[in-house]
Amino acid sequence: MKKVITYGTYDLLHEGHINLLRRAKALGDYLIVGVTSDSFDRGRGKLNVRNNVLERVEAVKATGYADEVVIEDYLGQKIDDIQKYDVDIFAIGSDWEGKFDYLNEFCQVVYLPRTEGISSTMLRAESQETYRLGIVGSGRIAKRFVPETKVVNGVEVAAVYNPNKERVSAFAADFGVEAHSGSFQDFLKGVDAVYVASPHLSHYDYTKQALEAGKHVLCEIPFVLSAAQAKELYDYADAHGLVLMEASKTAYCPAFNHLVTLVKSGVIGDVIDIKASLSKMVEGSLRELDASQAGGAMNEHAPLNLMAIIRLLGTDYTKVDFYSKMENGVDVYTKANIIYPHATSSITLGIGVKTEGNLVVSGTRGYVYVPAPWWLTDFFEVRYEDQSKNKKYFYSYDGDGLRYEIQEFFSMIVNKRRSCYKLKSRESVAIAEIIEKYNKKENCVEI
Ligand code: C2G
Repeated sequence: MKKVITYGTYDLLHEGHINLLRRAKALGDYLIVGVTSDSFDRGRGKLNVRNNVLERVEAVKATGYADEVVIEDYLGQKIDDIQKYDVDIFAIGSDWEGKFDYLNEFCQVVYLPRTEGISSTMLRAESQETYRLGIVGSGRIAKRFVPETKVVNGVEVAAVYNPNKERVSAFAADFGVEAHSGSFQDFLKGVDAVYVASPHLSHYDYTKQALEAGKHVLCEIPFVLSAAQAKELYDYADAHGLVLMEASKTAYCPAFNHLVTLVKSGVIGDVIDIKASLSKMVEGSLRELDASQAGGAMNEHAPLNLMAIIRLLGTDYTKVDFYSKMENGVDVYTKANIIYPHATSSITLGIGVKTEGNLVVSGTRGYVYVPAPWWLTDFFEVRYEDQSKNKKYFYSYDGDGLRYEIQEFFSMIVNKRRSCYKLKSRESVAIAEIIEKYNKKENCVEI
């Protein structure tokens, strides 16, 4: 019996896929089809897959060509499968010509003619409206954001707003978008959704105006510096059917989410302590060092670090205290302890003090270690007293990692989901609340 194997995502199964499966089947007597898992696709940069793995498997089965379906879950699996199933021929479409020649060592490799004029990408584009996104602010983060939108389907950066005419024009010319420096309302008229990436103290006003104009909002961190403002904005968005999301990039990345689900499944027992740290040395006349622009380590770095703690330990903390080293009115270093009824946690943040920048989640059975820079999570290890039980998890953190939040934001808009489990609005409000306590200098000691 001649066995053939082929692989694919088979998203929005179409004629091209069906032709390919028919041709592959005709090469032998028995066809095995490997369908990519959702996490494998995310890992190889396919962020826009519409059908989940179960739907895709069902669609492949319904063609009637597959004698067996397997799930492709890791790089290198093709070599394992070919040997495990004693495969004679590996077949794949001609768009992959030459890419799988390395499999010739294990079986015959056949590139089958690809059906021209049809692809999942095309079908996705046709079935999806394109949303026009406007960016408020044209600084460092906004510049990193634009290229990241290119890998997410259905979004087009259409306009940028900054009251500073010179800066906004330069940004618009660099990225080929419309520049607005005058009326904010005029800018809003031309877009469906807004990404707020302006200085901290302007987040509340811009977000509020955008929501009031009926626009969905993705707002950079720190979202706002008061719990009442955060709650007001989320309530408004909720009441008006709009998506409002805090751009806490790590919250949406695959590795960090897997860490959270593992910890919540009890792999390290009960969580008793979390230590999160982040330092980025800042010099010169940057916003981070300017007290009048809400600079300082806490406003800058607390959002991501508190996000990790609050997602793992919840919003019901009982006590918070802070220790800061101040320079020219801003904290260049802050350590905060966030205490829960049955757990402790701390964040160590610096813009003028260097720390390692790792994350350690300690439990009654083991701990999770994420090396620096933990907030760009692509690897973590679950460790135990008995080191032979340790397990390492590897992921990719693609590009600047903003694509994950962009994808989540547009997926919420398209699917009319108003609540995001990766960072709930009440978790985001709790983050704002702790930062507010700090800015009011509650339980704060200068060192
Ligand atoms: N295909 C085709 N004609 C098209 C579109 C796709 O013949 N118009 C073929 C592809 O060449 C591939 C199969 O259909 O052999 C599945 O395509 P995708 O779902 O796009 O999967 P792909 O991302 O190519 O993954 O490990 C996965 C493999 O690397 C293939």
